[in-house]
Order: sequence, then C-alpha cells, then structure tokens
Amino acid sequence: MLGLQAIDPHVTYSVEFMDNAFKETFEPVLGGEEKPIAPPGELGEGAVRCDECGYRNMPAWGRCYACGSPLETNKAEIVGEPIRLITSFEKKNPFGGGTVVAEHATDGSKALRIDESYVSMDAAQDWSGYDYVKADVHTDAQNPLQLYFEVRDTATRDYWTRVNYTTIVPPGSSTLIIPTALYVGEKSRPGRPLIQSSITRMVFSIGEDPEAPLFVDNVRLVRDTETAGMLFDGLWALDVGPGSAPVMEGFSGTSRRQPAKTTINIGHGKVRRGTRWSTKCGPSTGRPSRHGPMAGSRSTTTATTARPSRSRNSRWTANLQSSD
Ligand SMILES: [Ca+2]
Repeated sequence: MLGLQAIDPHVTYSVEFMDNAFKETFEPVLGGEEKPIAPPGELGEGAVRCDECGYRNMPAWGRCYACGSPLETNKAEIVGEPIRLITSFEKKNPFGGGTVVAEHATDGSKALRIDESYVSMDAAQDWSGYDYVKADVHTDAQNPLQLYFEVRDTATRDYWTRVNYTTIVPPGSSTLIIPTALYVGEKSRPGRPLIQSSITRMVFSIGEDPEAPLFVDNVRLVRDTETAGMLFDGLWALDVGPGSAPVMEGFSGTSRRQPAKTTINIGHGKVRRGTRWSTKCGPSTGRPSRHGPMAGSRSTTTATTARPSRSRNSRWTANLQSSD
C-alpha cells in the first residue's frame, strides 16, 4: 500500500494512478536532491517573506529562492493623513437634517443634534484607504440608543444593495466606530462588498421614538495604525470565514474550500477526501485590525457586525482540518 494510513486512519481513500508509466512500489522511492535550497546571499535588514511560501528573502533577489515566486515590491503604499474629517458641523451641516447646536461638541464648538428619525448626507465620498468611520456621540438616554447606519454607493439600487447596519450608542459620551469594509445587505444575508471609493449616501437614524436625542460631532475617516505596531515576524493570526469574506487586518484568511470533494496529489496517484481548508498563511505584516476596539479616553462603541476586505496576502494551502 502507499502508507495512506499515516494521513488519517479514519478516512477512506481511493487511489487512482495517473497513467501506467510508473510502477507501483511497496516503499516510497525518492529521487536525489537536485541541489540544496539555499539563499543566494545573506539575509539581513529589510528581509521580506515570500507571499507564496513564507520563506524570507531580500527584496533585491527578485524571486523567492525557495519557490521561485516573484517577490512583491510594488505593494501599494497608503498615503494621506490617517484621519480625514468628514464634517465637524462648524461651518455647515452636510446632513441636511437635525439641528446644529453647541452642546456636546467635541471638535470645535458645534455638534449635530438628532431628535428623532434620521439625517442623511447625500454626497460623493471616497472612503478607500481608511478603516473606520468614527464619530463622537452623546445621548442622555438611560438605556442604549438604537442606531441604524445606512450607506449607499454608486451601485446601490435597493435595500439589499446598500449597507443596513444596526448598532447602539451607550448612555453618555462615546465614540462610534464602524468599519468601512462593509457588505451591502444585512449581516445574516450579506451581498457584495461596499464600494468604498464610491459612497453616495450616509445615514444616521435613531427611529421615530428615541428615548433621548443623539448628539454627533467630528464625523471622520480613520486609518488604523495601531495593529502594525503589535505585529512581529513569526506571528500568524488566522481569521476563519467564507472564502469571499473580508479578513481582519493583520490576519490571514482561512476558509473552507469548496467543493467538499477535493483531490490531494500524492506521488503519482490522486487521493480523494473530504473537506479541506485553505488558508492564506502569510506573515502578519498587514495593516491593523479593523475590529479591535480602539483605545481612547472616551468609552468606545465598537461595531463588529461587518467584516473588512480581504487583503492580498500569501496563498499557501494547508490542510487544517477535515471534518467530513
Ligand atoms: Ca464640531
């Protein structure tokens, strides 16, 4: 036999040979090593990991010495300020509703008070390059205030093609944090990713009968710069989810591969078995997590129902689990 028991004694395998050009043997027959896998030079400062296999290389080598894949040297650099103000209500109110007031202003001297229902900002916005929409909020309600956050982009046609995001505002002052990498539809029925570069409408709604008004100020886009400082070479953080799901920044996506029946190549035969998982096991060198609560002097409302976009990372395939 081919020693398949060593893979998983609880799984029944079927083996088919690719052709008759090779003889079946009772022992593995290994060829000689063509040449040692060795780096062409010294690894030093500035070494990068191959996105494909994870080996460390110097960028000047061009291709990974271990697997031959091109080393990425043209990763898009994120430019611009880490915080971009959307509005502080100092000169105008782009939401076209609510009342501009002085109470609970956290930036400048004016804030927006929403007494009931909703306010909407109908204007083209580009959120790309930013991880969160944040706003300083306050309510005198004694109970958490329900907040509905709606976002539309240029491809929005109806309810299921816009973001319908529900969260809460706790009593008192807090910071609302919503990831920009949202899916249209609902959490339980997500559609496509929101087109961050083509936002057309943003809505804050507290319903027709809120316990107290909501004050909003300093609505802004924020790029998370914290997680990058927490990462180190050798740290692998895996984010399990559907293959098309976005991945937390700093994590590598891991998903159940479809279809359930897949093929593993072993020698000259093919072995069929059940589920396998593929993971993008790159080093955790991505941008920071979009989900982590942000430290700050104010209490924090962290919205966690949406998942950010899958970053382009390495593409290892690993059998992490076989459940059926
Ligand atoms: Ca203000």
